[in-house]
Amino acid sequence: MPLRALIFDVDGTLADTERDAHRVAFNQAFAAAGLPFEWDVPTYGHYLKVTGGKERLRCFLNDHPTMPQLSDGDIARIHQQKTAIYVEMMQAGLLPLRPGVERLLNAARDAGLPLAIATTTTPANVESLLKSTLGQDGPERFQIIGAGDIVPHKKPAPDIYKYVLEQLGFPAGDCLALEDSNNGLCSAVAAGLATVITQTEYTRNQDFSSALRVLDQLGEPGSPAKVLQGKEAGHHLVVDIAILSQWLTEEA
Ligand code: XBP
Ligand code: MG
Repeated sequence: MPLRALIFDVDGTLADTERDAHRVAFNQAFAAAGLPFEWDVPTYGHYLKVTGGKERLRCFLNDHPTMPQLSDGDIARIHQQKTAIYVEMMQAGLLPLRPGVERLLNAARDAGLPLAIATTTTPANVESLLKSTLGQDGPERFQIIGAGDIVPHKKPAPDIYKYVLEQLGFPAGDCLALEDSNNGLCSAVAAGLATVITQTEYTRNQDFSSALRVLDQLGEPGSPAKVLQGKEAGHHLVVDIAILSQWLTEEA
């Protein structure tokens, strides 16, 4: 079965954005709003179980009834402020892409393999990350960018992947998803997609048993990735289009 498109998650997959960018932007927005809490690294890791920044803040407040309880409008305003801070961070060039990501994106472009994005994060965040890491035309490298509130239910629901597949016009079995988290994996698998995981510090202990392969990263020549789960477990390799096509074919 030919590989017809790669669908990338953003946060944790394209770049390690959560701990040092999203979390920091949330805390700055909380401080600007005069809120008496901030999210340390473990606390933020715990609340990553909830996808979507507004939903994450609502869940945190539900768990902490002694904190100021905010209306949906307050949460939306604070989240807007957080997005503005995050975009500024990206524009300052704070975060690189993960190892192997740009190489794989370039290889896909050279091979004429369509690329897409399926993420729960806000569209402005995706755009600023892609522009700061790939240049002004970074977003145009992706045929479809499915992001944020465009679908009613965020990951782990399959909505965003189904939306992107529909826009691409390819059957799920001809495409591969690249993810970093259990929520993302559940979403992609429920949409019928074989999924390759590159785990992060935050997601390394999550359940990836339904993934096609699990790796520590995509790898670069001279600095290969380690396969953590799947047929080549324990081996080192550089993830390229040929390997991804082979994995998808074997899966079929
Ligand atoms: C990441 C998320 C997002 C970000 C924050 O999902 O869950 O909510 O943490 O972004 P994915 P927003 O890995 O699927 O991209 O604050 O814009 O929601
Ligand atoms: Mg992710």
